[in-house]
Amino acid sequence: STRHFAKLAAALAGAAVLTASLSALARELSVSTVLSDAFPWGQAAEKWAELVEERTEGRLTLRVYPNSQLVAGDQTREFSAMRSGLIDMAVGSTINWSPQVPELNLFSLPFLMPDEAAVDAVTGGEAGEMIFEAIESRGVVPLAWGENGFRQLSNSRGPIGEPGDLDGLKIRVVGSPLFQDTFNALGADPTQMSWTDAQPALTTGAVDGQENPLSVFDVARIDQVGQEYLTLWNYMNDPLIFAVNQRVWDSLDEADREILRETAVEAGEWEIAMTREEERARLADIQERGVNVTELTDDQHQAFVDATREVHDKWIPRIGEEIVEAARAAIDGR
Ligand code: X2X
Repeated sequence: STRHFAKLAAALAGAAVLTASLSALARELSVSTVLSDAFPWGQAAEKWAELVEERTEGRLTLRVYPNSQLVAGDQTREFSAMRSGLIDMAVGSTINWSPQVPELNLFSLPFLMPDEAAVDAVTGGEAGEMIFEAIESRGVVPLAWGENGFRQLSNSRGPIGEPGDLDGLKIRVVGSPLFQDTFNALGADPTQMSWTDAQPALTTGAVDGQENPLSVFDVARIDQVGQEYLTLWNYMNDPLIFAVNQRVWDSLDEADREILRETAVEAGEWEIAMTREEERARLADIQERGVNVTELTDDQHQAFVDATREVHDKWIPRIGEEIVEAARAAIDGR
């Protein structure tokens, strides 16, 4: 009957409204990472997702997509994809975003950061704010810092204790031009490739070496693809940044923005502490697996600093004198 039909239609319409409002309540946002939750980096993103789910009582769900899968493995396109809205959010490396945000090359200046306290002084101070402004001016909202770690050099050929030892070695570097300059300055033969391509290249011996933090070397078992020599040279620290696409950010109400920010800060602090705490045990494990570890004397360290000075001369104008000065002041005052 007509009355029956009207009732049914009303019920269906009600159900549709309910479904629509429920899905509006439970909003899913994508989070891109390069490394999975086998690594501290991926765990940082999972921690963020956990805290957000909890504190928004399920209103926001962060779904983490590791292995640069949202950019088909090309980690240097992550920032552009987040800016355009193809990706909602990311926990990303300053290295991978530096092609679009030149200021981020600050962290890759060889031997700028002597220790962890220096990193904290930079990220937590005026230089860090300037870096966040540079990101924001390019359409992405940065929320908090994490850490991939100090990057160390490994290779399959022999111990490296001075720049001359790198002569002619084929080194896989990330897809950021500054790294090409650093390894050219050291007399090596750098070749840019994504992390996805790096592992097969190491396995086949297409490259002789690579550089990554101890956590990456350890978890990815880089020694098992013939990288038996490791030099601890702390030549740069690779921070991570938690960030959100600008339009996604604008679409959230004040309370959810606050939750996203505070949980990013918490997840970042948690991940930085864990990464640093684990370094010593990771190094012991790596040595136990038979890797030959070289630590530099002060003179050896200085030889690397001198050999890479030209990289500073070339890149400081691109980063911005003001940011570099603010970073130096923070480091000196730490
Ligand atoms: O590609 C790398 O070496 C990695 C995983 O460390 C980064 O994404 C910067």
